Amino acid sequence: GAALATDGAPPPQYPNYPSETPAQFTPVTSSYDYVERDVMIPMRDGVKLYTVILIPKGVTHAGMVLTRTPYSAKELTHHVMSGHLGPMLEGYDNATDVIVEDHYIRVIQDIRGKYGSEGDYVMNRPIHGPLNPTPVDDATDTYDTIDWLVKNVSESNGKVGTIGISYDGFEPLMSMIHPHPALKVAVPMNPMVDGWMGDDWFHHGAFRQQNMSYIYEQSASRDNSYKWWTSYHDEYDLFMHYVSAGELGRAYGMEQLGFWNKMLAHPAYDSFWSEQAVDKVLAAQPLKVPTMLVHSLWDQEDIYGALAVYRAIKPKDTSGNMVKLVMGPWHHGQEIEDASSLGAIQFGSDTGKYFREHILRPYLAQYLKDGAPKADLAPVTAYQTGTNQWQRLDHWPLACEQGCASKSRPLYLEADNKLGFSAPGAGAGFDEYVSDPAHPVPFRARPIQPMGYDNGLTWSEWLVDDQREASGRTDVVTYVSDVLTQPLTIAGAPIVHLVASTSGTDSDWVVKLIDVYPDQVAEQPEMGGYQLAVAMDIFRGRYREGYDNPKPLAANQPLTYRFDLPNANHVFLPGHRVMVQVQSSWFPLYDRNPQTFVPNIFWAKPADYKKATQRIYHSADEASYISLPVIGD
Ligand code: PG9
Repeated sequence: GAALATDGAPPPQYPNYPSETPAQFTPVTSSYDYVERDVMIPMRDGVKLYTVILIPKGVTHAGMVLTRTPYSAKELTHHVMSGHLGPMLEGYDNATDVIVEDHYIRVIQDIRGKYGSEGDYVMNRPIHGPLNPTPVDDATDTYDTIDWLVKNVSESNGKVGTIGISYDGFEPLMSMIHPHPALKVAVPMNPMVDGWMGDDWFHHGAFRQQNMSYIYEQSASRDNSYKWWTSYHDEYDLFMHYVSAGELGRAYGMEQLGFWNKMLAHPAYDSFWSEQAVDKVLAAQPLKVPTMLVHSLWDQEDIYGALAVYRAIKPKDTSGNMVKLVMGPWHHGQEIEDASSLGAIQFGSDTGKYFREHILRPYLAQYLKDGAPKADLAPVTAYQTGTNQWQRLDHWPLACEQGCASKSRPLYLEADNKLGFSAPGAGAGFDEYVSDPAHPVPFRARPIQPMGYDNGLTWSEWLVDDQREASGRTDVVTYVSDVLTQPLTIAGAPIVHLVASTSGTDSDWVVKLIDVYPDQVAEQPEMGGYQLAVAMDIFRGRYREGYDNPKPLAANQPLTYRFDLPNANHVFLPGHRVMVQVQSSWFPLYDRNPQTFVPNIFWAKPADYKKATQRIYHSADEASYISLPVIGD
C-alpha cells in the first residue's frame, strides 16, 4: 500500500458511513408479562451483588422468592428469552410452575465473587468465625439483600422466602442464621451441608475425584470461563493415567485455586471441615424460620445434608410447626423436574409434580401470600419406594438401633454367600477377594462419563444403575437372601457393622444394600433380575478410629468398621431378594486407596498402590451385619 504522509499533510477525507448499531439500544418490553430489574445490591462491607428481579406485571402485595447462587443469576432467569415469565424460568433452579402460577416476585442473586457480583469467592464460605475472619458471610449477605428488597420492591408484601437446590440449597440454610424479620420461610432442597462426611467432596473420607472438574470451573474464574478439558473418552482411563488426585490436579494447574489447596491440606475431618458443617452450625443457633427440608432418596451428590440438618434442628422445634421434611424418590434436584421415573425405575406417576403441587405450593403460600390458609402437611412427607406411595408421617426415622418406635434388626452376612436374620453359628468363616488398585471396580459400566447434566449425560442416574455387573466380579463379594415371602419394610438408615481384614495397611470398604427383582418382571421385562441399590456408601479404613485421626490398619487382623448408609424408605416386595455387596474400590468417582498407609492419599506415589487380600468375616465371634431399620416383624 501507499506510504502514510507524515509531513503535516491533512488526513484523507472519507465519506461518513455511520454504524448501524445505536450507542444505546432500548428493548421494547411492553408486551412482556413481567418487568425485569437488574440491580446491584450493596452489602454491609460495600460490596455490591448482582441481582435479577422479575416482577409479574400488575402484581401488588406479592411475596418474594429468593435464590442465591454461584451458577449465574442471569442464566437462571433467562433459560430462553421470552415475553412470558414461565419459559424464562424453566429449568434449574426454579420450581417454575409454583413460582409463576402463584405470581411470586422471583429474585435470583449472584453470590459474592461469582458472575455479575463484586467481592471474593470462597467455596461454601464459612460463617464469620475462626474459618472466616471477615464480617460477611452468606447469612449477612442474605440479610442485607432481604433488607434492601423489602425497602425497594414496592410491588411486594414484604415477605421473603429462600429456596434452592444443592449449593443454592446451602444458601437457604445460611439464611436461617440471624435471619431478617422479613424472612418468612426457608426451603433448602438437597443442600450441601457437610462436604467431608457425605456430600459433595468426600464420603467418610474417600475423595470424590470426579468433582475436580466442578472445582476447576467454579473457582478458576468469576464467570466459569475456564472449562475443564479431557483427552479421554472414558473417565476411568483419565483418572488411572494421573494415578493420584493430587497429581491430576497438578497437571491441570489446580494449585492456583484456593479451594483446591485447602482440600489438599485437609484430607481428614479436622476443624476445617467440622467447623463449617452446616448441621453443626445450625445446631448452635436458635430456630426462628419455618423450614422445609427436601431430600432425594437417590441423591447422587448431596445424600447426607438434608437429613443431617433435620437431625440437628428438629429437636429445637418445640411447637412442632417449624420443621417439615419431604423425601422423594429422586436424583439430586429431580423434584423440580418430571419425576415419573429415575433411570429404569418407574414410579407410575410424576412424583416431582406431586411435590410441587401438593407440598411446595401450599407451603410457600402459607408463609408468603397474604391471607393464605395453613398448608395441610404432615411433619414428614415421605415417598415409599417399592410400593410407590406417598406417606404422611409424624417423624423420621421410623426405625433405628435405639430410641425409635421400631428397633433395627441385624441382617447377617452368612456362609455360602447367604444373607439372613439369624446370627451365624460357631466356626470360622470368611470370604476372601483380592483388591487390585491396578484394576479398580468401576462404579458404573464403562466407558464412564463425566459428572454433569448436559448433553445426555446420565450422571444423575448412577445410584440406580443395575448392580449386576459388579456382583459378577471376583473382587466383589455378594450375599443374597432367600426369596421373600412377605414384604420387608425399612424406614431409616441401615448401619454397616463389617468385620474385615486386609493384607495392606489401609483400605476402602464399599457396602451396598440391594433389592434384587424377580428373575422375570412381566410388566417391565428389563427389570428381570435387576439389582437396585437402595442404600450404599464407602468408608475409608484409615478413619476407623476417628475421622480426625487417620491410622494405619493392622494387616491381616479382623477389624470392625461401623458406618451409616444413606436413609432408605423402601419395601422389598414378596418375590424379591435382598442382596449385600462388599468391594474395596468405586472408581473413578472415588480416588483409589493405595492400600498402603500414606500420610496423605492425594499424594500417594505409584509404588504405594498395592494389591491386598481382603477377608469379610461371618463367624459367631466375628459377625458382619447390616443393622436394618425394619418396621414390623
Ligand atoms: N452438588 C453441587 C455442589 C454444592 C455445593 C458445593 C459444591 C457442589 C451442586 O449441585 O450445587
